[in-house]
Formats: sequence, structure tokens, C-alpha cells
Amino acid sequence: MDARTLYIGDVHGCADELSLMLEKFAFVRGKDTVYQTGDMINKGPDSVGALRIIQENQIRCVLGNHEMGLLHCIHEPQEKRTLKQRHRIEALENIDWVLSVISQFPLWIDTPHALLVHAGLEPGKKNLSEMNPHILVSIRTWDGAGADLKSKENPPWFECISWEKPVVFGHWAENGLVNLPDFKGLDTGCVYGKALSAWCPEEDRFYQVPARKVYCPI
Ligand SMILES: [Mn+2]
Repeated sequence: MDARTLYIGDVHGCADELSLMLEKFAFVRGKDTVYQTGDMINKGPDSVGALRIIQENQIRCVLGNHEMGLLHCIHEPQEKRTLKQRHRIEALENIDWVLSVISQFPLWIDTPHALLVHAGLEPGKKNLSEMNPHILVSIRTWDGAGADLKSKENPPWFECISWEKPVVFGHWAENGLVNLPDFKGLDTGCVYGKALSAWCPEEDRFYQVPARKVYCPI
């Protein structure tokens, strides 16, 4: 079989499902190329285990809002962290190693078949380097200004921009799988008990692994 590519959606510590996904795809290490949409950590059962799988298999991830949030709050004085932030940091054994891994994640990866970004692109901008990093990791809908990134009153961001190649993204579990010719949305809420999803461009096929359980309430 020829070398293939796989883009995997938001993992949130669902290490078992990530392993099963590589099996289901029949991933060949050193031959196939695997990318991931970011939000590898938090909410789920085994963020460190999931990151180990990423490293062992040379999977390339982009930065999600959860990685960006951790990298930001780790530099804040302890007393400035919220209770939720403190709990999430405590849940990550081997925090220094986690930080060293996620600090390598870029905001986007321009891959041969698609542009990979965590949440989406900023409408109205032509160059990625001009786009607001907060928007790249957080956008769901577009209000015309970027003040509100999730109101359902506004259209999805991908109805407000065109790009020269398909865009692969995650971050919007509630919206589920997006399968438009130019936009592939892969967050299908594995950590909420739904499924881990992935897309192979050579086959134009989706792969899914059902969640073993509800790890986190919606
Ligand atoms: Mn996210």
C-alpha cells in the first residue's frame, strides 16, 4: 500500500481511543504521516499517555486552546490561577515534560493535502501570520469583528472565508463532523462519550473509533 495521511480530531486525553484509531487505520510508522487537530490534553483520562503516543509515532499536532491555556497559566503566579486551572495542572503528572512537548506545537501546519489548524481561520484575513492566535484556537462562529466567537446567532467561520486548499480543524464537538469539499471538521466529542474521528485525504475516507465511555459531562 502507498503511504497515506491521516488527520485525527481532538483527543483530550483519550489515549485508548487514539491507539485504536492508529490500529484501525493500519498506521505504518515511518511510512504514513499522521497529524492531529490540537487539544490533546485536559478533560479526559490520560493526557500524558496520549502525548506519549504522539511522540512514539511522530504525530504532528497543532496548538489547541487547552495547550495555549496551559502554556499561558503556567507562567502566572500560583494565586492567580483559577481552581479549574490548578486541578488541571495537578492532574498532569510529569508537568515539565508535558510543557516541553506542547510548547513545540505550532498554531497551524500547512500540509501537502490541507491546512491544519485547531479551531478555524479568521475571516477577512489573507495571510495566516496576520490572524489573531486567539481566534485560530477558539473560533466557532463569526460576528464580523471577532468579539464573539461562538454565538449561534452568527454563521460558522467556514461559511465566511475561502482558502486555496482544504482546511482541517477541530474544536467544535457540538457541531459534530463537518464534511464539506473544502472544510473537514473532526471534533466529534470523544471525551464526551461520542467518537474520535479522523480523515484520510488519499482515500477521502473518515475513520471513527467510538468512545469507551463518557469521560466528561458535556
Ligand atoms: Mn478546543
